[in-house]
Amino acid sequence: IPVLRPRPVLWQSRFYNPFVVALVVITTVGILAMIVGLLIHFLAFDKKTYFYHSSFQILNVEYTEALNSPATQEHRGLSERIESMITNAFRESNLRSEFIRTHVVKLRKEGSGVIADVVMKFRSRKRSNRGLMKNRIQSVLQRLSNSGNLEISPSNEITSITNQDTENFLTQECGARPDLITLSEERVIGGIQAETGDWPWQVSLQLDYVHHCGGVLISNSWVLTAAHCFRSYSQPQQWTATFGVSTIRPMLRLKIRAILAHTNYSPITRDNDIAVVQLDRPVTFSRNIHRVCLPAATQSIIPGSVAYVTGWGSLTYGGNTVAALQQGQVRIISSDECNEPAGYSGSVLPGMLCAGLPSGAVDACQGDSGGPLVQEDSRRLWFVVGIVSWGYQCGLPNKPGVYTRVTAYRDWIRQQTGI
Ligand code: 4AZ
Repeated sequence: IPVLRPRPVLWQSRFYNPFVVALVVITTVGILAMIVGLLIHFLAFDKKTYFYHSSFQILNVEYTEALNSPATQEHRGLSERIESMITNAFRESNLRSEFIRTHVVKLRKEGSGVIADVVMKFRSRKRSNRGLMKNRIQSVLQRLSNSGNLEISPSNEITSITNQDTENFLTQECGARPDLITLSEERVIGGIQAETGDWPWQVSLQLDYVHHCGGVLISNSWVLTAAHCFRSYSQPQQWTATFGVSTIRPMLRLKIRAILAHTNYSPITRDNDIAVVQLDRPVTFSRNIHRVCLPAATQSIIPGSVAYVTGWGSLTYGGNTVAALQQGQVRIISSDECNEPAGYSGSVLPGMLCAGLPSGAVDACQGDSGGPLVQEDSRRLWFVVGIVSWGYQCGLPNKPGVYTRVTAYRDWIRQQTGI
């Protein structure tokens, strides 16, 4: 007689099947992970950036010509006061976690007073209400009108703008690098190879389509460079200027209309090694091509401060120029130190500026000539303080790069170009 085993046993053994248990555990963990992931996504990453523009009327500051150039202490001081007033207002408001950064794009004249064009960046949840956001920003700015010692007209309207608009505002002004163009929080300059748009004012001056010297864009039609680049080749027709980080695949190539080298340039002392080159037509400024700021004649260049030199020059003395733009971080060296017997023993003249590292490791070299030495100011605008001019070979200790001191030629530049 067959004995039938009761079915439940079979069912039970199946229930405790280790594969089924594993499946259930994995599914549960998977679902939990998805829930956590979605939570993180919606709480932290489901954010979008918003840009706004506003024009603030400053009632208690009288407009002067000094406010016209970002190189003056007046412009820098007033812009900083406006930027910190706005920043503080948002930091103390319920928008503190949404507010990223603000920048005064321009100061302009209105009657006898001043109008400041300002851009602001916020980050908030993707599905947050834009109209509500705008109202909240407006109400924070409204309260601004009677805080601090700047009197700001309370009637300022804010306009929602795109990141392209923000980019356009900033690339029309001088000296903005990518971090400022996007109003981003962090700024990083790493490595030695420049990336697209990193040094948007860098120019390659080419003789018969071959890179010969560096240069720097100081307006939409003028390039600042070194006089010694044109010693043997002074005909504008032989030259072209290219833009973009690659000299072999440039983003833009333009003919040269005129070359104005300093008439007192001396090949023996290398004094007055400066020239301005006029482009055949003005360039349209964009994210990747726009001008650097020129410093005021009175700007002091502080020994020990950080500067960057950029160019397509050789990586070793006697080597070949390179196709990809290189960048190097150096420090300003005082002329007294540079003129010591172990250094250049008195050859560094008042119109020159030394920059390098004690070890020598980072330096300009052949083919970098005419290119810029730049420094960043407190508002993250970049100024050309030097033009690569000369040095004893490259990268040797006590033999730093010598640059034309741009502040010493600020008036010469104005006389030649009107800038
Ligand atoms: C040059 O021959 C050159 N180390 C440029 C810069 C320096 C040396 C030489 C500075 O164009």
